[in-house]
Amino acid sequence: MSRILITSALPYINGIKHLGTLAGSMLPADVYARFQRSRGHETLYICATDEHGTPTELAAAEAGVAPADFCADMHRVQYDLGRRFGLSWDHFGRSSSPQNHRLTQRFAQTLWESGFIEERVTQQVYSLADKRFLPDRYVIGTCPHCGYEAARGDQCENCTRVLDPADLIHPRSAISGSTEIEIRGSKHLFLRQSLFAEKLRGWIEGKKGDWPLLVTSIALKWLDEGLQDRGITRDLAWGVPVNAMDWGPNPDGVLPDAAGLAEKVFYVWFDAPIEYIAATWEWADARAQEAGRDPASDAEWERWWRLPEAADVTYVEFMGKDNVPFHTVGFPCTLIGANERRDAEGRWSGVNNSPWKLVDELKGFNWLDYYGGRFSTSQGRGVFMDAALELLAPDYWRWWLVANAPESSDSSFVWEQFQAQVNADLADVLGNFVNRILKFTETRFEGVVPDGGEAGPLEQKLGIDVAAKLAELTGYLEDREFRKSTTALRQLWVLGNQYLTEAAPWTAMKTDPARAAVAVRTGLNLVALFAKLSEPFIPFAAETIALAVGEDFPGRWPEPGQPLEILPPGRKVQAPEVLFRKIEDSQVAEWIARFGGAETVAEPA
Ligand code: B3M
Ligand code: ZN
Repeated sequence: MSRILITSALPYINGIKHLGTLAGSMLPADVYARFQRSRGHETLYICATDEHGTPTELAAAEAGVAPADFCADMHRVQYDLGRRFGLSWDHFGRSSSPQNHRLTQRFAQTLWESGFIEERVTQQVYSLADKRFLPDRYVIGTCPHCGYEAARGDQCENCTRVLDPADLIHPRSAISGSTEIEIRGSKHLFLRQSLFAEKLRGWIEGKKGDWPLLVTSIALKWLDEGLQDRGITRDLAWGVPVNAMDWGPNPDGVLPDAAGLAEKVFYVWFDAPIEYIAATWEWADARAQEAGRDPASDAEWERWWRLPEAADVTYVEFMGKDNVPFHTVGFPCTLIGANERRDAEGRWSGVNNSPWKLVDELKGFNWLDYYGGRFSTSQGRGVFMDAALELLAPDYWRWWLVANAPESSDSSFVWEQFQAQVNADLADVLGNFVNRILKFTETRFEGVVPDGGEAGPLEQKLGIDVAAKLAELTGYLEDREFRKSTTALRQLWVLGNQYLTEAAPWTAMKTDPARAAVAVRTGLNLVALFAKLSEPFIPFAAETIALAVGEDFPGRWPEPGQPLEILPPGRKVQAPEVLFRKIEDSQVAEWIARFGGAETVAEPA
């Protein structure tokens, strides 16, 4: 048994997430976590809301509430939606937690004392009307590249170029609209990422062939473009305060000039990945509290994150492709740097000496589009998690989103295609199989797993086919090949239907009751098997199916070579209510009218 640590990219707090966010991080992470748990591995799936940065301050201002209140409410909303989708987080934390404040400050302190952080004065936009600096999205102006007049200080929405607020032509404040703006010097902390470039390159090169090509190519492209030192503080009120007062001297004997840093907070992309660790600490504290103990000891969460205790942990990250640079470059710099010291000759020690656990497997996803255009939170285009649950049970969404995961390229959500696929897979194949065999058991075998009869060639062939497909399914899940895993599972369900059609217990009943008993017993055992294998994908239906045949839920993933027959003859079984109702054309028409169809993407993404 090994231990598996799983994180999915932390959803921003600024609004309810659309299906694209679910498909490209939280849902595949959940499928993988459920799979690993059912195989008996000690598994920890950690997620949290990402609560800092200008988008949060702006969203709170728009809602007319303080950022702290906005975040507390929205955290509850996101937690609740995730649970209703069946996301089996072991902990869903908050990047604003006291644990993250402490860890973020501690990382920065260590980085400073190791010589990896520098103070630099940079030119920032200052608003005289608002009496404050305007970082990132607080400045709006004309894009110097394409002339778009409402470009934000961090990025131009029109040409997608990354910007610095000071680049904008005719800048104005996003708060007051005032153009009384000047450029002033402001002191900030910079993480000297450039020092890590060669080490990171070696590390990423070593992941080629193991990590998806998408991931290593994005990471190497960043390194090829030349790794820049990165400002890790901002002139904002909401965030983790820099709090540099107690820091010791850097290797050159210099103390930080804490005075100039007093009103600054860390940049959201500095503290957000640290929250993966801090949320593990939150998890340990919550467990200690449940057990009536004081806050957790450091050892309880460090065993997942610190070497050598975490040497048996495989750490797997899930995220969309836009997050890859921050996880292959930014966060590893923090982790590596926070442990390195110069040796007697002034050389830095190597990557592998880092006592913090680095990511082992990184699964990155392309985009899920809506009719070929981008889902958009700001423009409200596409289907969001709350609306999706108003329409259909979570398993419909889960199945389609995993079966169409944007793995090798972007994929697109189209209502008609969604309808066709879930009707075929869930209603016609799985639902029909479970219903057919259980209804027949009820009417002809008094709702009891029949005894007697002996397996024949049909059952032997079925056993071989099922074992082969099961091995395929297991392998795909181990490799985090989600689309392929749904194909293998669907083929298993199809095998069930084919078997029933060939064994035809309804015909055998008349001439050979023992044969009919074998067929029914075999069919019921397939139902039990399907409940176990379907759980990672469609946990709600899987539970109904397991209970229908009297099995524990969640069950244990079958070992290779394990016999198919597990249900004791004589056990009472019961057909469930309809598992999956088919989606009607009229529903699809209504939903297209409500959410928009092909015509919604006429404008450029
Ligand atoms: N909140 C961005 C995103 O949701 C960001 C991920 C943070 S992971 C540490 O795309
Ligand atoms: Zn532009």
